[in-house]
Amino acid sequence: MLLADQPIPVYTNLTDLYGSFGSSLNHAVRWNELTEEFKSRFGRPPTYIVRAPGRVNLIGEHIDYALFGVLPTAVERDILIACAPRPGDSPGSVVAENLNAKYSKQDFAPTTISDGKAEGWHLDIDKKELRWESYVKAGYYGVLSHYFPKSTDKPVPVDMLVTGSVPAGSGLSSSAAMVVASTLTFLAVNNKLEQVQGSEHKPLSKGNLVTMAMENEKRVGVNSGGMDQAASVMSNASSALYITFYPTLSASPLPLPQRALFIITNSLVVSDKAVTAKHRYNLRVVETLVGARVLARALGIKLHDVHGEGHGHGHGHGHNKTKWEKVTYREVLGRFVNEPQGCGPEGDMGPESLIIALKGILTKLNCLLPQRIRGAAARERESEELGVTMEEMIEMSGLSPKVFHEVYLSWVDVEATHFQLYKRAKHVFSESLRVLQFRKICLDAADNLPFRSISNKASTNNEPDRLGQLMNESQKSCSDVFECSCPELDLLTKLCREAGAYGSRLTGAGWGGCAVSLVAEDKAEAFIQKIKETYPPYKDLEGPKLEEVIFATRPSSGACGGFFKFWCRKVD
Ligand code: NG1
Repeated sequence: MLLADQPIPVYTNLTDLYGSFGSSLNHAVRWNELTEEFKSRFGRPPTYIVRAPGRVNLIGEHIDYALFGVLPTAVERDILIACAPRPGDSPGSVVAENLNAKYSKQDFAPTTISDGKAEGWHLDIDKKELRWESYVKAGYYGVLSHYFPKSTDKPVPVDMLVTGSVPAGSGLSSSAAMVVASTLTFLAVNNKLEQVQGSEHKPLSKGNLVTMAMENEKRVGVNSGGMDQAASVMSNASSALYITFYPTLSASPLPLPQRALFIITNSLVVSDKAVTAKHRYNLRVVETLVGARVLARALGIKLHDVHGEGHGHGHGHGHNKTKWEKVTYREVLGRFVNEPQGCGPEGDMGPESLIIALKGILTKLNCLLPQRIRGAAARERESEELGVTMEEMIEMSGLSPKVFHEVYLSWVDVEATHFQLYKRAKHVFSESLRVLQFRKICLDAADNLPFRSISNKASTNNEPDRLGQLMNESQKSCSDVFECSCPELDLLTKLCREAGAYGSRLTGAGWGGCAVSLVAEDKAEAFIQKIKETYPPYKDLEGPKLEEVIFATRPSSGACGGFFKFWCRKVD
């Protein structure tokens, strides 16, 4: 069965969940503490505990929203939410508490609003300031709108208690883990983990949960791709995931190198994605989307704009309004090479053809440079010169200013004087190529069998070196071309390489957060010691404080529910 079609697992013991008795013991204390605390705060045991892990992206940064494949794996660090329906309270109301005292208790209920035609749910979500409960509400929103379409359908009142071990703002996707966990909580307490279709009960699939969590996270104000939610939901405990988004969401396990570890190091620069979205994350989303339209036009590629009456400038009315396609780079690439549908395992042209197509399109990007410097050697130019102004960008898109704003700016807040269409495209296509090369190295080395079961295969062809080199190239591209690194991450990844890593790169959105390094298993300890000595912010850290910021990670299983009554035992 395809990963996306599998049901959300519901475990009745921690050994099944964590894959081994040993790892489950490490986690049992936390699950029990959460349960005991829930009982003492709410006076009864939780009915469910849901879990959603954070993730580390091994390679493939800022390309998911261009619909190119990425290579993350879920990490052991996770969000746990204990929950139970609250008897007798008003429908849909929520009491949300957090074990971390810095996140204050929240008490809220959805209200209904009407736009004259239909009634919808409303929850106050503050997009200006990052608040922990926004992620809880974002998850709730999707469940309300999908499963309680009429305000006459009443969701149950809920008590919930949250605990998390994914550091916030660190590029390990604590936000997606929170939204996935919250979505799952409200589904579970409202008995929606199964859908009734005719006379059949069908379990909710992992793909359904990913789609919902992606929609839900947009409520917090970030127009994210789907990598984090997919990794948090679909990972398994023995491999990374190759996630593709085109033509539809699909994921397949990827065996990882033997005798090499991925080590996470936190730069300790907090990257607050929601608050800085205007000139960072969301700006990159707009730059890549507009670039795709400009490139398509320059390459003579047909856009699927659907013209209504009064077409041309989008002045149509009602259902006759022109619909402008928000084409992505992946779609442009497919049309560029007349991609046949449905031939590869992911329903696309397949990885070999994709590699050739990417190499081809990388030579066609000059049309994204400003007219004034086209033909000149772009490499030596300053960023500003390579960027285009808003006026230039609108002209290159071939749309009227009004339509341009409607299509590309009305749904998102961005701030910039220059838009770097050329540089962003260069990163997107070259990074997508690196993902496919990384994947091929892993697959070839594993001979399509689980890597870890093959003796010594990984070291025979220098795979870790080749993987490391791709990671280093990715870091360089993120730093110089996509401009999503920061001085601390540049320094940290350099120090990681000097400390013996095969390769090191930022992971996640960047501008702070964590780096991920590929390190030989037998060098891990020396590596950690070296980084502690050389990365200035780590100098005074010892013991658990040091383990908080630098740690090896194993792939972990994805989001799940746990039935309280079966597994909960006191662990001494
Ligand atoms: P982080 O900030 O690490 O959660 C973000 C996006 C991803 C992806 C990466 C960059 C969200 C929730 N996640 O990850 O989809 O675009 O940046 O590769 O916005």
